[in-house]
Amino acid sequence: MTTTLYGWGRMFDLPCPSPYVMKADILLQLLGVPFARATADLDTVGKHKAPYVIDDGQVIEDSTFIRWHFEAKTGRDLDAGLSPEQRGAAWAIATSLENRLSQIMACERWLIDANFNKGPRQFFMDVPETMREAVIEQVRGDFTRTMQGAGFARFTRAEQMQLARADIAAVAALLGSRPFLFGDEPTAADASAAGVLVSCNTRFFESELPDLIAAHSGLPGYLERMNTRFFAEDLWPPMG
Ligand SMILES: N[C@@H](CCC(=O)N[C@@H](CS)C(=O)NCC(=O)O)C(=O)O
Repeated sequence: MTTTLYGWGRMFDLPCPSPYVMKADILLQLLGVPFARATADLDTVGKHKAPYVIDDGQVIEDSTFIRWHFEAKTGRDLDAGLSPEQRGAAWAIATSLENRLSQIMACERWLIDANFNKGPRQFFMDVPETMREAVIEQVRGDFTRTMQGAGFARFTRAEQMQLARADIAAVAALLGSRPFLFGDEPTAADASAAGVLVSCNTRFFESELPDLIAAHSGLPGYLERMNTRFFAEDLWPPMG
């Protein structure tokens, strides 16, 4: 009986470079599931994305499906105790952060040359040197086209930050002065929020995002609380 979460370990002054891997890690910890962590091999799974889990031989892809799989398996509801209105707010804030703020954060890392060179370029260091630049050009080009297709890369950087400011203000307003989004204990939405906001909050990159977070008095303490609770030590195998 083994459960392994596949993702990536510490990079960019972060517990891991992916907000969704952080989210899945927090969800499994919240559910009390004993699990191991291992470096992802995207070529081995159908959706070619991390996080994924192999649970007794069964592959579960996508952080939300990982949540549902283990909620069903453990018989636990991570939003137990929330009212229907809070459940709606929890889903809305999680999906907005995962599907918009996270994409803006990714544009900061992948589309700004200086950030790309010190950041995502490091993902390709295992590619043989003779083909490395071609692979990087291909993957970065694919990312750019995807972001243009989805519309994010059509915004100016100033417009992206305007949208990010509103997303961050929304989560700060929802948090208020509570320790976690819906009270004294974290729920599933905290896993999503922390995954995305911690990813935005690194000073490793040149970005306005950490300043937008710092503008809200409750957020830095919240992220510190989530970090201390879920990523106090380096839990992932070192990268590279
Ligand atoms: N909806 C997915 C998103 C996962 C995702 O986008 N993972 C990225 C890393 S942050 C990935 O694996 N990207 C590799 C690729 O697209 O080739 C989830 O919640 O798990």
